[in-house]
Amino acid sequence: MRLTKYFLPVLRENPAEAQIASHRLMLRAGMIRQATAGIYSWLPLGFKVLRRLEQIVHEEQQRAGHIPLLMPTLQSADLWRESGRYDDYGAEMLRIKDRHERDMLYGPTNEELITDIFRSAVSSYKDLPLTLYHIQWKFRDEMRPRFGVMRGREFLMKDGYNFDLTVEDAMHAYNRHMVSYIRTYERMGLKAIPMRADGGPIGGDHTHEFLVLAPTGESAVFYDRAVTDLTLGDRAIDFADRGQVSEIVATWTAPYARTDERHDAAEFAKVPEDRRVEGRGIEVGQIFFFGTKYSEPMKAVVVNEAGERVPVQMGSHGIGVSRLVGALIEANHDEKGIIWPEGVTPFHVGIVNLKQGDGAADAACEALYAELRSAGLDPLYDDREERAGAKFATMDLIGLPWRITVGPRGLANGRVELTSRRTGESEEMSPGAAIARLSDIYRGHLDGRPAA
Ligand code: 5CA
Repeated sequence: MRLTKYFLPVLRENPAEAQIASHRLMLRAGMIRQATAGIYSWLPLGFKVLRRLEQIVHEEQQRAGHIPLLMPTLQSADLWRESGRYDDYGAEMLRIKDRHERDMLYGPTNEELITDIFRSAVSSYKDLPLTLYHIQWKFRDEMRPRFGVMRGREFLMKDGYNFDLTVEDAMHAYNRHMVSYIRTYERMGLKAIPMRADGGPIGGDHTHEFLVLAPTGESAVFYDRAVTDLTLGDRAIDFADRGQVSEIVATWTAPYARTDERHDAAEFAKVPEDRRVEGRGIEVGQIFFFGTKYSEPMKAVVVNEAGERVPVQMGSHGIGVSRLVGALIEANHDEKGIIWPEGVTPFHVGIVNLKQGDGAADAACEALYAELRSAGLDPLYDDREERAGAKFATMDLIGLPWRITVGPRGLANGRVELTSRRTGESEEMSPGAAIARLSDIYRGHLDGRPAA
């Protein structure tokens, strides 16, 4: 992409309404624009990051054996009357009447709708286990939408639902989700810690939230510092292997880590004092096991091996995809702007032409641009007639992890400059060496990404 052809409405001033860094930077970098309270348009740069996160979520869900589908945003109230949640959900649910005076709602979550799909098609244990998921917009009429996309009213969620014959099978589904979520967040360059939490309106006692530690987080959390040292890395995981999956879960859930609703001072006191941390976190996901809470009232039953009709064991599992964009920025920024981790960056590298209009500089930038693209990378070329300082400020604000600076002086020696956004360190090298270095850096982050 060339910047003169793109739509990147950056703001010079700090928007007054933004209280935290991610909200401020998303507005300033031209990623989002508020449509109305808690509802945002995703401008091209923000949309690119959102799509990239969706892609990672899809890849990791399918790696775990879960199957994508797409359910609508609008649902009929009748299904929610069957589960009893139409009345229970309260003011957070946006209720709508259609022209025939039928009660509709904008889905805040999809347990009822997916259970209805399941019961209409599955009646035998032979079709289990089954986990279906989608990535779809949700609406919750939050009392206090704030912090931009972090607590929106309309937000994008990945929600998955497992259907199993036995509690043990459903616990394996729960564990599979926990491991796949840890891997998903790691691929995004985030550390999210599973913590024992509260079931809330989804239900069930067996639930973990995933929290990104950040002082601006809305949740108070208590944890053993040891949990922050754990990483999954890219070791091979066989998601069908119950032993391997439950062993990973055991490792990650052994250290004390709970949100304030589940905090137990006596248990916490057993953690060595120098490892006890009270902090704050951003909830970027939650997994639930709730057994037959929906299958029983909605009669989602299967015939088991003995020929008996039994309600299926279920759980649901959510990732806050749009909230993650904010969480990523909270965890990765400095006073100049965003610093995207390589796994999620909207463009891989920015090209800054120090002297637009100079024949040699323009030709070198065009060649670099074309070669980066043929190497499978996605560059953003700042080809504006602007001062170098303004170009650097824009690149720093939008946070591409790497910048190649091209100017007549360096070119005279066959050199360009490669700069890391995170460290600020620069190195001079030939354009070919810069391309080779970037290809190396992004190897492993490119799976599934369409070639530029
Ligand atoms: N049905 C279950 C799991 S599929 C469910 O709805 N879980 S949830 O309520 O925990 O939501 C899943 C994730 O969506 C949360 O962990 C959070 O990251 C995100 N989320 C929830 N509310 C909001 C909101 N108002 N704005 C942005 N993201 C939100």
